[in-house]
Amino acid sequence: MEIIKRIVEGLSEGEADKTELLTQEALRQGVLPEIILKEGLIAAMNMIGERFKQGDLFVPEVLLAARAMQAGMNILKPRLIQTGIKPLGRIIIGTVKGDLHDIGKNLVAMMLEGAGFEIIDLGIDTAPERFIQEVKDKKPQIVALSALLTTTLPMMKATIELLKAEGLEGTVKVLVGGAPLSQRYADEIGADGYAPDAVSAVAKARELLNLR
Ligand code: B1M
Repeated sequence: MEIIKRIVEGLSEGEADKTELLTQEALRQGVLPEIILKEGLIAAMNMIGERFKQGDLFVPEVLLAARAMQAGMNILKPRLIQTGIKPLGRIIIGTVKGDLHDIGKNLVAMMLEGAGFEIIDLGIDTAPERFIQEVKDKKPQIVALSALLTTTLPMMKATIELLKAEGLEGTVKVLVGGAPLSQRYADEIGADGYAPDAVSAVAKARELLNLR
């Protein structure tokens, strides 16, 4: 599809305004928001990731692409989110301490919100103590942790251990995800659920709360 190709180009060039306009144009042409997200924005970001890995792109270019991705996601958000329904449950979400990656976390938050959950987003670089304080204050049914770096994965374990130490185990389910994770790692650190992507995060959250 020509418009999807142009979105991929716009994002790859780090052009936020262009990505935003093209995303609007794709919606106007009747392309489904899920297709724009998957085949446009996410596909382009994956290409950026590959080039970053190969040393073909550097942090400033990746940041520009991330900004363009966010611009496109902001346009899609209202279309992916249902309104006027009673929340299925409250979820606190954040990227763990030391980790500044938030595109995947934002996408997961958006999909969960779209599925009818109330979302409290703590943002990036969230310390275990902050998660625990928010769990005490806001009493969510799920706390959702995102990490993109192998070096920050241990912060998930630290958060789960602090939850236990504070006697909160059993009052809230812990959902974890992020590119370097696996089901095995999630089991090892005692998480209640793991999801490899934003779509399965919704399914997993529903499963954790026994919503069918
Ligand atoms: Co960074 N970075 N980065 N980066 N970055 C990665 C993650 C990396 C894989 C690149 C690479 O080397 N190939 C690598 C990590 C290697 C590792 O540890 N395994 C890496 C590195 C090394 C770094 C720095 C250390 C680089 C440096 O400074 N030398 C540095 C660390 C900064 C820090 O966090 N302290 C760094 C910095 C950055 C930027 C700031 C430039 C930027 C982030 C901007 C932002 O997020 N606002 C950035 C980016 C953009 C990337 C890549 C290119 C793209 C990540 C992304 O947004 N993907 C990434 C390479 C890659 O992933 N291919 C890379 C798109 C997004 C939709 O996917 O985030 O995977 P993802 O989310 C998915 C799933 O993982 C899952 O669902 C999402 C949607 O389907 N998911 C969950 C995520 N959270 C979930 C939670 C859930 C469930 C599912 O439940 C709670």
